[in-house]
Amino acid sequence: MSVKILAIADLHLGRTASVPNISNPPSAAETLDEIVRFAMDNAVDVLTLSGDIVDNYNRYWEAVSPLQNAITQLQQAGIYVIMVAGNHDFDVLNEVIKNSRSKMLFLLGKNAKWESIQLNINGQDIQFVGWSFNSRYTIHDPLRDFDPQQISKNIPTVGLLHCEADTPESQYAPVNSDTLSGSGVDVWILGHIHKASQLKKSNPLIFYPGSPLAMNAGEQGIHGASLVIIDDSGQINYESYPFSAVRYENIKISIKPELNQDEFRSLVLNVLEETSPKLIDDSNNLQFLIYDLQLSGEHDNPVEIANWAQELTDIRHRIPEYPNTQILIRKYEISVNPALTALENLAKESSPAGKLADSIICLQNGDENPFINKLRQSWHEKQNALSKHNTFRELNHFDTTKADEADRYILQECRYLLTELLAQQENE
Ligand SMILES: [Mn+2]
Repeated sequence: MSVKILAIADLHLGRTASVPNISNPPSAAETLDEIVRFAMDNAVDVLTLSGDIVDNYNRYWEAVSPLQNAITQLQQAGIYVIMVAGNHDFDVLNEVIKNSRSKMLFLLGKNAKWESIQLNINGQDIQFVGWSFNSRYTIHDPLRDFDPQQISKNIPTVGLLHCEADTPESQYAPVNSDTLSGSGVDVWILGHIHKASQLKKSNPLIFYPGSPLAMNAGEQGIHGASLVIIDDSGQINYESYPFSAVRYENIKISIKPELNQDEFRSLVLNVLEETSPKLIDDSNNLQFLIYDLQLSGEHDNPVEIANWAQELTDIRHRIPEYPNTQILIRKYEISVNPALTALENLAKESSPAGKLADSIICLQNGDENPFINKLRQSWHEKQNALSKHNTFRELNHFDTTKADEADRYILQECRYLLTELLAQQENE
């Protein structure tokens, strides 16, 4: 026999994912339903929650009933629930669960005191040890108070802790992964960091399962839970189960000089349809795939690209094979440069735009003209003055000897100015 543990952290009940222009975005409460269903479908023995289960005290009423419902359902299915509090729910978690009389529910480590329990599951002894936040911040390393005597040797031990590992200056229970390693615990399931990561593969296994629901564009990639299986010889395995309803990603599209608006639209659509299937396949149950788009490359008229791009945030695309997932673009960035042929035509003009176009061509070819030479000289003078200025002297990071540094800067500014200039002419 073996013991199956479903590991979750940072659920943040009360919050919803950020999805542009959607009145009813996926919520942490819905994710909790998903977790309960998964635990029952997969005959899990224990659900562990490594803190920040509830978003904060204000969310009491949004959190209390979903959490109590989940606990009741899990108890009826014979599944233990074992949790510790984090910096967001140090004061509220106890309130939320205090009316529960379940013998299968444990909040470990109240009042920032380590606490352990021993259970017999499927005929196998197993112990859990945990520590809970008792204030918003703690600069104290909880492992300093950890007494290895409180856990029995020869019984597999699972540790639950909300903490920031290997960040000594953290205000959220800074711990050292070496200290976790030497604690005598066999698996550390950590909370606080929303991105899933493994700190140590074995002896002990130390990992952050990450948050089960990606909440904003800062939380890119796969989000979900982890399933830890401890067999009767004490062997430990774990696997990630992505089930976030939302996934945030970056995407890049490169523009070619002669593209027209129809071609631009089908290019965007093609890239979305090529990129998305793998991302959707990797995440079970995905409802929203949300991209931050970067447009690069060259175009005869970058101003047109900027106009065409405005409709990108209206995209609500579904691929026929993946009807449950809506694909959308949250925002876009344009770094499309004027194409060479366009520049060469412009460079024939004596206008300011022509002068800029000629300078861009020269800089791209490593040539020079009087205008560029003047700019280079002025750049070096100003950099020199800055580096000697009292305010900045301490920084000491200006290297005024680098010629290509100046050229790169001047090229970037020329491109920017030209694009602006052309946009103004277009509007006149
Ligand atoms: Mn936290």
